[in-house]
Amino acid sequence: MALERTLSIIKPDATRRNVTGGINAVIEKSGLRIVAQKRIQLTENQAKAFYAVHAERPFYNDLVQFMVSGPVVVQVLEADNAVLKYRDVMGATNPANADAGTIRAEFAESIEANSVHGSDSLENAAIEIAFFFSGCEITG
Ligand code: IDP
Ligand code: MG
Repeated sequence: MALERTLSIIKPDATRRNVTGGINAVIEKSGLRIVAQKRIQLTENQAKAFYAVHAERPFYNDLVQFMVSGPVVVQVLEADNAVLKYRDVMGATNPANADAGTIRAEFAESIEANSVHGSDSLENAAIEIAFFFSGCEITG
């Protein structure tokens, strides 16, 4: 297994409820290391660009408005097999379908306000990490 990095976002529903520490505890307990982290307010253009892959989906505009409705915490997570590992730790997109013990089962409010984002492939992880972080902002 290869050491990988993936991009995580703790979404505005979670920062609003002050549960970023609880989510980080689940992340760290799973063995993923938080090797970069910052709390930021996304602009509408940044949110649109980040989710451009979903531009044709019916929920796109609502998703963009949700993502700018409050601060987010963007993170780089590192572990063996980090991309798939974090998808497992996050749980299903719709929290109603998320396995017990996953972040979304424990913290998400709805299919939209589902507390966390995680990259869906190693290729997208590299693109998404570069969207938010420069090399010197990421440590081991
Ligand atoms: P993922 O976050 O599990 O990878 P995606 O299909 O990539 O799920 O969707 C991106 C984000 O768009 C989701 O995390 C969620 O916030 C939102 N979203 C996905 N499907 C729906 C929907 O059917 N209604 C409203 N929002 C949705
Ligand atoms: Mg996705």
